[in-house]
Amino acid sequence: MAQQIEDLKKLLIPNRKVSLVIHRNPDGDALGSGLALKAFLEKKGLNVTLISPNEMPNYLKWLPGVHQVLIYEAAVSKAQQVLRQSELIFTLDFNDLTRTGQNMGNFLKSLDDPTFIMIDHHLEPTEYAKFQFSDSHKSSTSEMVFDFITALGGQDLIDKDMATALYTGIMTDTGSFKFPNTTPHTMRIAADLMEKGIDHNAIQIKIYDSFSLDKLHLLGEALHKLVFLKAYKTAYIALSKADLHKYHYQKGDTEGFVNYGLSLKEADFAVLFLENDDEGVRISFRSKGQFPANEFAKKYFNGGGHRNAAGGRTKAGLDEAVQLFLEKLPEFTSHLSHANE
Ligand SMILES: [Mn+2]
Repeated sequence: MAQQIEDLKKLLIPNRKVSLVIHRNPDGDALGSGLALKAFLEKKGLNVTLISPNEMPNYLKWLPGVHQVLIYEAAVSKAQQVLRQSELIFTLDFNDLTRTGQNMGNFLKSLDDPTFIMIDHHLEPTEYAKFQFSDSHKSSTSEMVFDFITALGGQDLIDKDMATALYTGIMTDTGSFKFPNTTPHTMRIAADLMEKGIDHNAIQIKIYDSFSLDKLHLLGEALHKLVFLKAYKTAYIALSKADLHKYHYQKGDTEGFVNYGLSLKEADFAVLFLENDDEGVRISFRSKGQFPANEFAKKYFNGGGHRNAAGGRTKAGLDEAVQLFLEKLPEFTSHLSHANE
């Protein structure tokens, strides 16, 4: 770590062209870490572009600096040109280039000898980065970017906007500091960010108390459709294209829905199936305790993540995806808790 920082310091020099890449369907942590790192590197005099593979959800569009994000999907040739000219490419909040999507992932892999710098907190990183900062015990990439900036001696350069971005990332990835990934270190960073003058209550309200009526009605529909499989301590919700259409679905509207299943006292495992126009079915997995949500996601739904929070996808139809899930669920009974029996 220390040696990597020393080596990197020599590369982070004024006027150098640098790109920061975040994962497809960016969340608060991806965007928060990206915006803060961009601002820091710019203060160091570098020429920085933050690239998102696709459009960000509306609930994050208030973040300071968000309108400077280059959307790869909307400007492919420009984004490719920027990436080709970049001497360094930071990849934030993911650890496998395919997480940027098929097309962008292939393009990144095709670049001639790029210097990738990974900052990420997911398990099982793939080998593509010359500099790899990977730690699955960290709450969030935003926490790691705070530590990264600090290690480079730049903590004083963190201003209110950067602190707002980092706090948003940590807050969303920890479920407002309640998930098991929240550590004393996480809380100390949150305190440091508060001292930069952020309005933490306003951030909370912008993220969690800014729903549209359509979103609340869609949530009502989702909760009504929730199925609880007592024998497997598993709750699942499947939302079809028609359900989403009925409530004028906007990107990000189903954020957090999967957690309602897990709020059932007896539930160890909660799953949300979302039939999406362009990507088949997207699946979110959440679990309590030892239940390995990431193994389920990896084994059957082309995904992965953390033990208690994972994601996956399939090109199959919605009914097929649910069928596969129901068929494979019995394989995981040994991981269920016995606390409530
Ligand atoms: Mn994250």
